[in-house]
Amino acid sequence: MGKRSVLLVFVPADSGVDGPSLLGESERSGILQGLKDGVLKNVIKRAQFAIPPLSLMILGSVDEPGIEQHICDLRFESFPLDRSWDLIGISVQTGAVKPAFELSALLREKGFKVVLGGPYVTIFPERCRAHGDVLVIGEADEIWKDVLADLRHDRLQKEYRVRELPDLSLGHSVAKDVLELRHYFTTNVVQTTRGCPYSCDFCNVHVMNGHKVRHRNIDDVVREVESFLEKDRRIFFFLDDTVNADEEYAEKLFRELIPFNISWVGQATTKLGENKRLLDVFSRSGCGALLVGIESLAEESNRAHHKFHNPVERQVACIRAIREAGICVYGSFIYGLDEDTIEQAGAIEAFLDDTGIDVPGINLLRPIPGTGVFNRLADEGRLLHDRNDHDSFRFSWGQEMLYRPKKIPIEAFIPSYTALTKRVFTVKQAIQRAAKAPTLKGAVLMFNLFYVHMYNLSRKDLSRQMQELAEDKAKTSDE
Ligand code: B12
Repeated sequence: MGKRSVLLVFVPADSGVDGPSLLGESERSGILQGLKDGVLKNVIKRAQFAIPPLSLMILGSVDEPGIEQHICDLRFESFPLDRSWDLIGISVQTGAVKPAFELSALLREKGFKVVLGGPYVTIFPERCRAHGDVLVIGEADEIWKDVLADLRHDRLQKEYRVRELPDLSLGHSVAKDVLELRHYFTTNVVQTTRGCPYSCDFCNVHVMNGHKVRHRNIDDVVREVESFLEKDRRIFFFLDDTVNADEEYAEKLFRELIPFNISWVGQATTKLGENKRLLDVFSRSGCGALLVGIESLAEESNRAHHKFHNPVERQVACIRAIREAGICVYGSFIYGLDEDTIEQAGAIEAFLDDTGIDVPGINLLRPIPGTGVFNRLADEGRLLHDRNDHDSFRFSWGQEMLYRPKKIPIEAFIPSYTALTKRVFTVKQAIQRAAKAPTLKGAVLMFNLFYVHMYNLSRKDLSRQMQELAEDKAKTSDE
């Protein structure tokens, strides 16, 4: 008998980074439309971290005799219906649940067996049960081999539940053979740790991956970087939620990476600015940019959302130190947290001037189902949608409000937010930020210009929402 074939599918969301809102579909015509659909669409796709899904790369690298695995990334390829697959795995992300379930239904109708896994399945297995033949609950690094072995022996079970979070030091290597390299702006995605010691209530990483930071062996990561470089010499993206979560480990690892001469980006806490040694190692190992979560500039807001690290008073000095070390800073804010007042808008603007942040991201709070903040907002009656409706959590670029802020009436909040993004994301500022960026000037320009476009779309969506809110209010007062 031939090999059993398994297809692993990445499903794009119909909003946000992957979705149509990206191109502002409703508005255009003529030449502009052609340009946007062609060139711009490609630029945007690449600009928007068009990186391969590491989850599927990990699963696709699990070696089981008698099984061959392929990845289909529906952002770039159409579904290969011309082959008969013995098993199809779909990664279900909160924010893309609907398209994932729809695809699953279609495939099952055609007689394929579907296994569902990923963040949403891990957090809401009961809601997924009816939508797949097999569920994998939790981090599947180890258990995927059992699934493949069971497939081979025709004894697939309905559910595989990961009881203990995988030990990352066991050293499974990630291969790229199952990827189409040319689709992505880089395929060098590496994760060195998993788990998050913090408990910010708007995030679900600690829910999915636990509080303990689990490390891979430094040797394994170094070997992976070396092998990745053979296939693709482009930039590396370290996907760790906090690449400096364990400073000692990070220092050792990135010191060993210095000789490889790579350039890399990642996510960190601004605390890095206080560790000159680590900063120096990051810079020498090729770190070009770091995304840092600043959230609110009102300390009481961060506290209300259980974010206790990175006290606000240290942020300015830390960000300056990171930039002085030659590393660009992508500063991610959330405007509208619980203790935020309308003054936050001005505070963010002044902070951007003060720190010279290279790429600002000014987000609306998106309550992700399964997080502490989602449950709290639902209990307090502040969600704008039913708590059982998980499809309302769409990926977005500030396209719509999903809740009522605590201290600012929504009718005042939306204009304040849109006025802020209008001031912050201008072509002039994009050029100025790029000129001042410590490195990666082209990328800083591209991101800022992309945000001029995205936040412009977001303002249109939000003004539509303002109108709807006003109509709703008028209707209720008529009744
Ligand atoms: C890299 C990353 C991105 C990248 C690229 C994503 C990509 N194409 O892979 C970029 C920057 C584009 C991105 C964007 C966004 N992201 Co993001 N991102 C991440 C990050 C940091 C790492 C993801 C990753 O590779 N993890 C490592 C892999 C190994 O873990 P995993 O995906 O969970 O997979 C394991 C299991 O879930 C399971 N599994 C997964 N799939 C499958 C499938 C099968 C069949 C099986 C059996 C098992 C299985 O096994 C895997 C191995 O253990 C995570 C945080 C995190 N720690 O995971 C956030 C995270 C996934 N992102 C998140 C969000 C909210 C976003 C944005 C909406 C942010 C925004 N406002 O724009 C956008 C939306 C993107 C979009 N589609 O529009 C949330 C998702 C919430 C959720 N799904 O419940 C996360 C969890 C962070 C958070 N809590 O806020 N993101």
